[in-house]
Amino acid sequence: MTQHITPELRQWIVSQAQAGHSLESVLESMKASGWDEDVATDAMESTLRDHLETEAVAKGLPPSVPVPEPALDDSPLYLDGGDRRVAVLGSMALPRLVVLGGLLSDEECDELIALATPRLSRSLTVATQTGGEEVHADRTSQGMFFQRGENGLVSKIEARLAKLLNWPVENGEGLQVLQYVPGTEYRPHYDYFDPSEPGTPTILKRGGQRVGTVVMYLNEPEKGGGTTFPGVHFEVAPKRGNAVFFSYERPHPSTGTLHGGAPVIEGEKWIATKWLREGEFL
Ligand code: PD2
Ligand code: ZN
Repeated sequence: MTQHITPELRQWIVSQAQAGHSLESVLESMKASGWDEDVATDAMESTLRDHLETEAVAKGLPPSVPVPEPALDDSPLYLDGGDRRVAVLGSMALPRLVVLGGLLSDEECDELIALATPRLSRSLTVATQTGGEEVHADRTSQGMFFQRGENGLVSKIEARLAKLLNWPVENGEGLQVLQYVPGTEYRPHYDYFDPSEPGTPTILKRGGQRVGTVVMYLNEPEKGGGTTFPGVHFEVAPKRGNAVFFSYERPHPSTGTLHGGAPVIEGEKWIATKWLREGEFL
């Protein structure tokens, strides 16, 4: 027998949550009145998600969109990256963030650095007024972009990320490699494009908003150079082969994804960044 989720049931779920009852206790009440556990869980999740989205949009926030997401439902220790097993080292709900272990092999890290070295130049940031690019004091690294699928190594890493994050290769910007020397940093920022900036509509023509970022560490500085999330006082250590993935379902600070590259104090820091768009990046 199928159980039907009525508008009255949805309203009851919302009112229970608003009254401060835990999700566990609401689930227990539903089971006690004969609801199947899976149906009740789905009903609660979809009802509360829809409710929060309605409230957010009513407050003037941009609507949420689907985002990349690894399959972490049963809390696996490892994820299938297709050609490589990748460890899950930690996961946070807000900001939505996952720390990955062994995403890249040492050889892949070395190879990316070697291929990027002769092509480095001062990193640019998006010029928010025009949608072009400019040198900015907030971003003092040196960097370069590979074309998507430019060589075998880049294709292999892109396919791995697509499999891990359940997001099409075509929605990725080209892989970027960055080098930071002592004193250089990337001051805290959001990776999405600010909808209120005049240059943003032009930027969005190439695949829509950014919805996710993967920062992959290619070497280990002696000191400094972590990826910081100042809003939650969290810092990811730049350990070779590891990565931090985070996503943002709307271009808004409510995602908690303010993040920066802390100044390198000693040694060099090399990373590869992959930015993921809503649609196909052309
Ligand atoms: O280098 C980093 O850790 C870092 C920090 C913030 C990279 C990025 N943002 C980025 O590439 O978006
Ligand atoms: Zn960033």
